[in-house]
Amino acid sequence: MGQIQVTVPDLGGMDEVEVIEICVQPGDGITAEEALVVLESDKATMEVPAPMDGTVHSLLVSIGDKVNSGSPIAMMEAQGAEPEVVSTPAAEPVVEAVVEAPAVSAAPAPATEQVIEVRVPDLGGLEQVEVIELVANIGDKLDAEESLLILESDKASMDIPVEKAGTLVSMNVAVGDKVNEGDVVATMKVVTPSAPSAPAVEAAKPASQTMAPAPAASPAKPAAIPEVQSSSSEIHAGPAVRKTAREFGVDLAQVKGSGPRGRILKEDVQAFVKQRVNAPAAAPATTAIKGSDEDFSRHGEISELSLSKIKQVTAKNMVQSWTTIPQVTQFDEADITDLEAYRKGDMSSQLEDGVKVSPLAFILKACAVALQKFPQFNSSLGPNGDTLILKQYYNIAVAVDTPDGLMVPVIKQAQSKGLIDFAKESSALAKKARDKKLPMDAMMGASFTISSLGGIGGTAFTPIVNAPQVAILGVSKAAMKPVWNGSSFEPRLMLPLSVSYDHRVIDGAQAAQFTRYLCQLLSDIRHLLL
Ligand code: CAO
Repeated sequence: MGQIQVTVPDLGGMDEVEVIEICVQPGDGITAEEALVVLESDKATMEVPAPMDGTVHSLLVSIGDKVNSGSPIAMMEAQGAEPEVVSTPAAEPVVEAVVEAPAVSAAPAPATEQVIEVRVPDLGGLEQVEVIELVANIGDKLDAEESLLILESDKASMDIPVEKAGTLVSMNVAVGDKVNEGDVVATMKVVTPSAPSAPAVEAAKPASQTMAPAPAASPAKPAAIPEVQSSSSEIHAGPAVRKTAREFGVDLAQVKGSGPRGRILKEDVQAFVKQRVNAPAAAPATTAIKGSDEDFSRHGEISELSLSKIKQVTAKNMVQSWTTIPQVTQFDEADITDLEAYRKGDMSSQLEDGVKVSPLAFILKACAVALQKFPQFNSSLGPNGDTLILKQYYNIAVAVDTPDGLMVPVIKQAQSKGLIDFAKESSALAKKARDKKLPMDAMMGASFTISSLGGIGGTAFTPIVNAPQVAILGVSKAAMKPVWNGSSFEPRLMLPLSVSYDHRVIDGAQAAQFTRYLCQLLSDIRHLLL
């Protein structure tokens, strides 16, 4: 058994690439393709794998060393084979072996390794299609049909899979490159079981196959080391760790690395997954603040705004509600012709100066009455989801649009308030919200919410239930409509209502009854004035 020197493979023109991780210790047994060290440039991270099964004799580099193509990495004792000895200045004979060419020795190999090119398939006539994502990294072991990269034209995006299983040797394109059918986008090392002399693409380089693209790859496009996606370029993790993260759907940006210089190790990804599994409730909140990784400036000029704290909190709450509540929206229309005649006529003439009553006051009153008749709309699910907490208080939140975002002050004990109280209180709370003078407790304790866009316009919308509440009323703009009265069409002022509800708590029939009842109350305000 002799020793072999493992050297850095062809780095595709990169110089002085840093060793950022040593994966083995002298004396370690190692199998072919297992990583010896990890190198990282400003554009890519790559593992240097062992060329064959054996034992690590000594390491010739340390973390932080800068290496080039051909730099010695480690001495290994190969297992089983009688490798050919090549002359080196070293005192004891060593075998020169290049990482990607384990077949360099005279030892008979049971299988032949070939480096093959991966080309862009038929694109159905599309040309200059953009690479928008590199799914695999150099060193990744891919199964046949596993995704390599994703292309996107203005018409479609398509996954480019590899045809054969193997190890990704080079990625010849970067995100943003444009490719055509037949272009070589990557090279892979594949194992061919029974073709010892099958012509490899890289046959012209017998002893030192490269990690860079084959010379014939694309004359117009020089060999390119893959640029990792912008989202992960700041992340220190080896290809194997990135692959594990992809398999678990983990965003490495959220994983804290415990390796040297904050490098993310496989165990860190595993610990992250474990923690996620044990704390499922935390997941939606994280999702809320995650936007797009895409570099939109590639498509045109952009500008960036900081989101207000209110908008960020709203985003989290919305995601929490949207992802945890199975919700449905029930639509109906209330005939408010008489209501509006009263509001603008008799009522307005009796109001004290400075008091303005909008349709919202009537809607608040109608909700206070309807919630008492349909108590499940004023409830919350208990902690284990097996009880319903019915509230004997009717605290109605009103969504207010402010320059900083949506604020939701609460009108408390609505069951004991009248139209004028609602008018005064809702306009005072809306003013405070817009002046940023709302105290915290003015936004707490709501048991139901109204979101009125009626002053703006629109025919209908689907409001999102505000957890832990179970229902929300959306109000759109009233409009004159021809309504059939049994013998003729009459012009009536119709107010569109939409009630979104938690379907775990409220059945569709109950939602239809509740919404209908609201419509009846608003259509005949004598019920409200009682
Ligand atoms: N149909 C027709 N007209 C309506 C109406 C309706 N449903 N609701 C209000 N109006 C009229 C009002 O009568 C008023 O008319 P006048 O100026 O002629 O009196 C005008 O529209 C403006 O009303 P307003 O919006 O100022 O007052 P309001 O009491 O109806 O609403 C408030 C108060 C705080 C709810 C509202 O100002 C607001 O902020 N709405 C936005 C809420 C929101 O963003 N919801 C979305 C949440 S989910 O993303």
